[in-house]
Amino acid sequence: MRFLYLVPVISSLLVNSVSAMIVADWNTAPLAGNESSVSPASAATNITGLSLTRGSGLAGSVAGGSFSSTGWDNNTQGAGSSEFISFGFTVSPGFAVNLSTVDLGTRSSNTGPGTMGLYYSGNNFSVPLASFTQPNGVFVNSSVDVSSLVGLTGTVEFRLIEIGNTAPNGSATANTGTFRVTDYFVSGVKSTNLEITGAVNSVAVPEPGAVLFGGLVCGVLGLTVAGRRALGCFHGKNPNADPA
Ligand SMILES: [Ca+2]
Ligand SMILES: [Ca+2]
Repeated sequence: MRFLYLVPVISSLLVNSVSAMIVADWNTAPLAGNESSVSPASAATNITGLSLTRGSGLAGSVAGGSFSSTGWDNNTQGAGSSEFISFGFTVSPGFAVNLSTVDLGTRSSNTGPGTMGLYYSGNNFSVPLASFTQPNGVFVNSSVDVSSLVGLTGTVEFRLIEIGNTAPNGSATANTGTFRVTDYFVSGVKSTNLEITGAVNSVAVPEPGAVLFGGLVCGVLGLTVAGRRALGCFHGKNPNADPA
């Protein structure tokens, strides 16, 4: 009977970390293409979205329904490149984010970037999380699995940077070539805004009373190690150590 009384308590403890939601998103549908920056359309509670912007090595170009840029001619790779599209978010203190996907559309002209990489600040833009081959004038829609990025705090920035410096036509990427970022389409129909999805979780240090309560829940139930880890029973301990 004691177990039955505790079931609702367990449910309420687990509920805030289940399904993926929009962490931050940007609507490119109404854009002319050459805006200098685009404010987020929305952001999750305890998240502040960063504006969609471009690096100093790029210039805006008109291409309706997208955020479009020219100037991709430089060959500097990764973090050193000034040719990038930037977006991201800042997590409020006391919270952490587990990411799920980055959903976006991309398109290059025949002399724009032939290969693009999705980079992020957590490894200082050194290794791409994903790469996109860009054929001439074709919209590429990608839902990138970023579920390996967990426990993110502070400011998290993503950048789209050219990998190499070769255009879809096989020549060096030209200054006049364009690259567009758009909303995410499925079978030609807009599915979502350009978006980052995941879950925002509280990581606040519990009050002494809450620690005692949590200890009771963890102790009374005789949960498995995985279950106790999910409930935060190992606060302040190495979660990989044998729970004592
Ligand atoms: Ca440039
Ligand atoms: Ca380039």
